[in-house]
Amino acid sequence: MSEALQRLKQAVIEGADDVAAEAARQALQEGVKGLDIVNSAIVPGIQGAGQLWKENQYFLPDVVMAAEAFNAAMAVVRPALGAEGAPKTGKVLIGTVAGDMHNLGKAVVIAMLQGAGFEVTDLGVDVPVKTFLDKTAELQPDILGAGCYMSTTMLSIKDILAGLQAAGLRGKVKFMVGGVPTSQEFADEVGADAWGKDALDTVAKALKLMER
Ligand code: B12
Repeated sequence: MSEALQRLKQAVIEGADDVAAEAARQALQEGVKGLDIVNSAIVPGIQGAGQLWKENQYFLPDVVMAAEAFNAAMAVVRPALGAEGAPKTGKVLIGTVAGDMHNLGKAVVIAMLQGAGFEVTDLGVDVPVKTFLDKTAELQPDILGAGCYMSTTMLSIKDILAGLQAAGLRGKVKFMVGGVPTSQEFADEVGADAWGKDALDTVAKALKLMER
């Protein structure tokens, strides 16, 4: 791994946002592709912080700082993920489920979907089931995505799907789910149309759903 990428990963772990942004800029200047910067340094950086937290070497504020450095680096790399002028592929509505404030994974997914030409509306974090339903009715997206990052917030996914069914919207929108505690088995169990393992997988599956 190049010096810039190593420095970037370490800066995210340590929550040094200025260093993270500068190292991301350097990596781009050296010709490293945006997606490679995300996958080889930015995401491993936040995972490294998460690991230190798990080992009780980090406290929550340390992880918050790592998240800020993650965002600073993503802000630099994001334009390099987007294919300027790509033909519009479809409309995606996405949000993090109620009770859940995690949004870094969703941010990567959104950047990659936009890069693939999707028009994405982000509902943010801690989104009530009713908002998912109301916005689906209003915006009529091709795909509705729900991110869920804690085992305690997974039940919301079932509520969203039941709500879509009750509102007569289930047949009109494809539903994708993703986030740490989710899996293909979970997606099958709740009746989602697809599960996104990571951002690349999400884009590939979203494109497939658009073919149907
Ligand atoms: C960073 C982090 C935080 C940050 C979040 C900052 C932010 N703005 O998002 C902060 C410090 C704020 C935080 C807070 C908390 N956290 Co936290 N956090 C993490 C950590 C370390 C990393 C998550 C992350 O960003 N990963 C990096 C991204 C890129 O990966 P990702 O989320 O998996 O996303 C990828 C895929 O899942 C997929 N994807 C993501 N979203 C979507 C959406 C769709 C639709 C699709 C298709 C695909 C998809 O593509 C992404 C890109 O490849 C994880 C540990 C871990 N290993 O995951 C814990 C973790 C998720 N947190 C946890 C906990 C417990 C909490 C707190 C409750 C802690 C507390 N005591 O307050 C609070 C939650 C508050 C709340 N109500 O939400 C637990 C959850 C455990 C559980 N119950 O399941 C974890 C697993 C840590 C642990 N091992 O205990 N956290």
